[in-house]
Amino acid sequence: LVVSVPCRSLENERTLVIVKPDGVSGNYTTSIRNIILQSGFTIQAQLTLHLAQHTVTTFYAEHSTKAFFPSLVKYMTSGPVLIMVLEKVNAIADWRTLIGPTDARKAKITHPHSIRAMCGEDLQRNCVHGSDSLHSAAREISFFFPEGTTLKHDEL
Ligand code: IDP
Repeated sequence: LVVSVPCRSLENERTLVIVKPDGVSGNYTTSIRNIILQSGFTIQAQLTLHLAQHTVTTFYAEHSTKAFFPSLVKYMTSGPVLIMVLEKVNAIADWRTLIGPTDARKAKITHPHSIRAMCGEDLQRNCVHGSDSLHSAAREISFFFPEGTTLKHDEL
C-alpha cells in the first residue's frame, strides 16, 4: 500500500521583509524583531535604507498603473525602512500569516494579534511587507541583495 501524503517542503525558505517608514518612525522595529525571533525565523541579512523614488517604483512595478501608486511611492520614500531577509521552513507563508491582511484597519478586527493590527493604520500605511510567493521572494531578495554581494548586517 502506498499512501501519498501532501507534504510541504522541509527545506528552509527565505522571505523578504520590509518594516515600512511608519513602522520605523513608530519605533516598532524592536517588537517586530522579537516576534520574528520568537517565531523561529533567523535573520539572514538586514539593511536600513531611505528608499529613493526610482527604487520604490521598480520594487512595486506591478502596481504602477494603479490609482494609489503615486501615494504608495510617497509613503515608501517618506522615511527610512528596515529591510530583512528571514529564513525558516515555510518562511513565506508563515510571515504572511504573522503580518495579517493588507488592510491594517480590517486586520485590527479580523486578525487582532497580527503585526499589521499592532502597528499599521489602514490599507496603505500597513507597517510591514512580506513576499507573497517563492517567485517574488527570490526577486525581492536579489533586488536588495544582488547575487554575489555579501549579505549586509548593520546596527539598528
Ligand atoms: P501586500 O503588501 O499585502 O502584498 P499588495 O496588494 O501587494 O499588498 O500592495 C502593496 C502595498 O501597496 C500594500 O502593502 C499597501 O501599502 C499598498 N496598497 C495596496 N492596495 C492599496 C490601495 O488600494 N490603496 C492604497 N494603498 C494600497
